Amino acid sequence: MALAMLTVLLPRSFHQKSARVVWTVSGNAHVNSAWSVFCAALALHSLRVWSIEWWQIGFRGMIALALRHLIAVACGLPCLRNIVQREVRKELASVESKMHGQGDSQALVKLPQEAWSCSRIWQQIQRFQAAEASVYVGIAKKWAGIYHAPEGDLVNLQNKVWSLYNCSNTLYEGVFPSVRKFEAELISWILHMLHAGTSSCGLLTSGGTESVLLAALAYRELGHRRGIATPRILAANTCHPCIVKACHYFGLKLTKIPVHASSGFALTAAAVKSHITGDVICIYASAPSFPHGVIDQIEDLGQLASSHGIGLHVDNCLGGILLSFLDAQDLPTHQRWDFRAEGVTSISVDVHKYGNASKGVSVVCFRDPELRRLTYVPVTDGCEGLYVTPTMQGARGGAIIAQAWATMLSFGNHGYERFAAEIHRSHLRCQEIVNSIPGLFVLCKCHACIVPVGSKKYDIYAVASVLEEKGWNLATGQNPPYLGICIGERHSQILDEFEQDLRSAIAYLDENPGHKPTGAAAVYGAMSTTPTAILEEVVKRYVDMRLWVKPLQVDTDL
Ligand SMILES: *Cc1c(COP(=O)(O)O)cnc(C)c1O
Ligand SMILES: *[C@@H]1O[C@H](CO)[C@@H](O)[C@H](O)[C@H]1NC(C)=O
Ligand SMILES: *[C@H]1O[C@H](CO)[C@@H](O)[C@H](O)[C@H]1NC(C)=O
Repeated sequence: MALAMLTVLLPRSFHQKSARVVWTVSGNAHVNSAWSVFCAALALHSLRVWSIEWWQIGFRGMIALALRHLIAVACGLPCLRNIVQREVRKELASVESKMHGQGDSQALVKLPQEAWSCSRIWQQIQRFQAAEASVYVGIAKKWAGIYHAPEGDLVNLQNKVWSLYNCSNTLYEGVFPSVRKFEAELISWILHMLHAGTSSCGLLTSGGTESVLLAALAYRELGHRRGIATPRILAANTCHPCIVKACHYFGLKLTKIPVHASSGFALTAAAVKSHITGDVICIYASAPSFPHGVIDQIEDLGQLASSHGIGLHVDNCLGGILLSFLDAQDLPTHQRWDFRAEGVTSISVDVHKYGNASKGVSVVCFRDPELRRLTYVPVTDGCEGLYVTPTMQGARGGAIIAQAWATMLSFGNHGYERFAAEIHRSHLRCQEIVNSIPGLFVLCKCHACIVPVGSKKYDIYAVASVLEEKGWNLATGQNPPYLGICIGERHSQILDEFEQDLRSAIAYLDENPGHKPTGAAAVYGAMSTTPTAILEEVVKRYVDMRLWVKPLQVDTDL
């Protein structure tokens, strides 16, 4: 503005002179040279982008990427498309029949015109839930991501709190001041647990995914402020898929660095160092990782990050609360991973895993309040006046927050210490069981909650599949193939039965060495040999299938 005024005030002779300069610059020769300078700059820029990409994934990575694109293009060709579709349908046929069978005889495709009576609704709900009830009671073989035992006084309290707050809305903190207080206090408790300094802060979110999304958003904004058009995050290939989602949503680049058995499947500073290019804004590490229960070497990574002036996010979603209270008892032998480690700039902690709260509560913590502020989106030009919410969500129910607050209070620090010690005992016992079975071994030194089982002798997916037939549902994964056991609070009571079933599964495989995996384990087994383009198609169709209301006896295919 001031500049514009200044030019207006300048004498006319100046304007004439500058007009002449512009005129001569835009003369032919000059246009050409300006154009070539522009082209050269553009070429240099793309060269830089390409060389960074090349540097990040290496020669073999480039070849693999090119091959993947080629296969994807080939799969789209009319002649191949039908074959691909057939393969995809074949892969999904058993999943579909398991999910939908012939169809649902009670499917409600449209909302009924007339209201149902409350007693009828309640009856129906009870009938549907009865089929799932075994998850909650007795010997639960289903590791359905339930980390606590949903029974007793705590659950009664949780239910009461829930119904009390069923109508609350965090948008109106003036109307529901108690919910605002609960939210702020929950964040403060988690910050203390992580040994954060007094200026540190956090956000209460709907889950680990949202926590990681918000952290990624903060780093993207930081990157933009530093003039990086497409900032990059470096992570181990053991990272949780939510960071892939975050990078996709927010237009960030992600480099996955493979972890190796030689480093105990932990991400090390040595592995990360060579990947730090000018566009890297943050390192993403896990404490512990979901596949292996391994804590990355976070003190080393923190030093590396701070020496390069970039961020370090610690994904403590899985081990949240559990790990802090294990540390407090000097049980484990790993590097520090919370705010005591220099260079850690943010941490995500799920309260709805080992915190025993119902699903829908997580906290993302920032060492520096400026980082948190980068996630805020204040809207000041709307017709509704000023609008801002702390997270990605707009209206939120307060019930889940009040319930998490009550749950954490019902434990207190000592309660969580005892809880962590019990999980730790089950974790050690489970490892003993696995190592006592010839042919099976624990893949690496797992620091907390997960026991990854590998085998040189057996197809581990076949082991998982036989266990699946016995009613256990276990996680499986690849690179290298493993079967993962996630230890929850109730597992102290079911480990004996697990041992029996594991031994008999192995005995069965000894007698039937050719046994082919079926069910979910088979799908995982097939992954390593199926092209990515087909896998992606299968996974997308799977989501479609999940969201499908299939009434009984329809012939149309999905
Ligand atoms: C569960 C988990 C997440 C994501 O949390 P959600 O609550 O499922 O959204 C992220 N990272 C790790 C390591 C996890 O185990
Ligand atoms: C839901 O909340 C409202 C408002 O607090 C309350 O009147 C009602 O009793 C609650 N419902 C239940 C089931 O408790
Ligand atoms: C969580 O763990 C405690 C202690 O092991 C257990 O008694 C309790 O039932 C669990 N929590 C919930 C929500 O039930």
